[in-house]
Amino acid sequence: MKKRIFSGIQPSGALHIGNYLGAIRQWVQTQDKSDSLFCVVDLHAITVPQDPKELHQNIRELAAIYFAAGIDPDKSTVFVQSQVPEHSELAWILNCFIPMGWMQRMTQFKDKSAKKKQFSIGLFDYPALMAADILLYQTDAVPVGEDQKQHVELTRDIAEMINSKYGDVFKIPEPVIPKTGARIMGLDDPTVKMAKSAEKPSRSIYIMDEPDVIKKKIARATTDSETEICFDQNRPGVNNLLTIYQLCSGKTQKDIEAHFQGKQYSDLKRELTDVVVDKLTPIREEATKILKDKKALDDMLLKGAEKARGLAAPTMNKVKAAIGLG
Ligand code: ATP
Ligand code: LTN
Repeated sequence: MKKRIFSGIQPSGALHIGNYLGAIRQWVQTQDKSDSLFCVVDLHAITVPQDPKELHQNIRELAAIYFAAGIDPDKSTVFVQSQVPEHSELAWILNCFIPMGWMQRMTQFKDKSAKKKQFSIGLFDYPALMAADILLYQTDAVPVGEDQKQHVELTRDIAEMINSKYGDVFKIPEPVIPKTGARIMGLDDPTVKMAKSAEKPSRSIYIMDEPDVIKKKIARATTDSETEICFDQNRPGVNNLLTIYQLCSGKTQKDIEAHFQGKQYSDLKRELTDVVVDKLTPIREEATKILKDKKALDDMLLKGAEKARGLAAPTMNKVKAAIGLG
């Protein structure tokens, strides 16, 4: 039997090249050999304040980019989390079993709440909803970035705790952290990661950016005052540009360093612009096409949600029966 894979991205802002290179690109590669579910996790996005119109637009755009980047609805189940009510239902049930102390250890919550004067209970409870996403589908493997590993480990602990009390209710999922899943850093500040929720548009190359915008952003990207073009963690600006170049071109580090030997930063930026534009243009064009046909996109997502609900139902029945509900 094929392995069940589940992953998701929050529609918390426009998608950037880090999300593509670090997540979606890998998903496209796994969908042939696995039984995959890819979710637009909109209920996670509302753990922080969202503008309703923007959120609506971001949900659609994220779904369109999934499809445009090559996620095939005939091979994978693509859906919007809020269209499958079992996610919230299971999250509530899990809430009633998760010890408070386990949640208080979550570093993402500590980081995100430290920067805010006020935050919702939802932000604190984010990992319980993520555990529900994963456990609902008896998931084998969860491809995520390193920063999400702690949440998948918590999910395993929750599943093991419930299984030890009630028998075999949940499959224990494994986190899958891509080895080559380099963290793409901000163009304006290579010491912070490129992020959807970053307010500065100059930080990120967005999937929907037009070529002239990409060109300007890369031209202004922070480098340093050295001259040699090589991969070096201690030179985060150049290292980041080279990493993006490597992931977009598919060339090896050795070949890239040889290629840029004796060249200038302006050459690197020009060639980087070309490979990024080549990579993103077909995705942007296809996503734009998909977004134009509102009904077709809605239908595809509705179909995905129906399929997901069908897969979620047996787990919900099992959980409810195990704990004495229903
Ligand atoms: P937010 O700012 O809302 O936290 P984000 O851009 O950091 O958004 P996530 O929704 O946390 O993105 O992550 C979605 C996926 O994209 C995850 O698998 C994550 O590992 C990957 N990802 C996010 N940012 C980067 C990055 N800068 N480089 C590589 N992968 C990334
Ligand atoms: N927290 C994840 C998004 C997410 C997710 C999931 C990933 C929500 N639910 C379930 C994998 C499996 C993030 O990447 N920020």
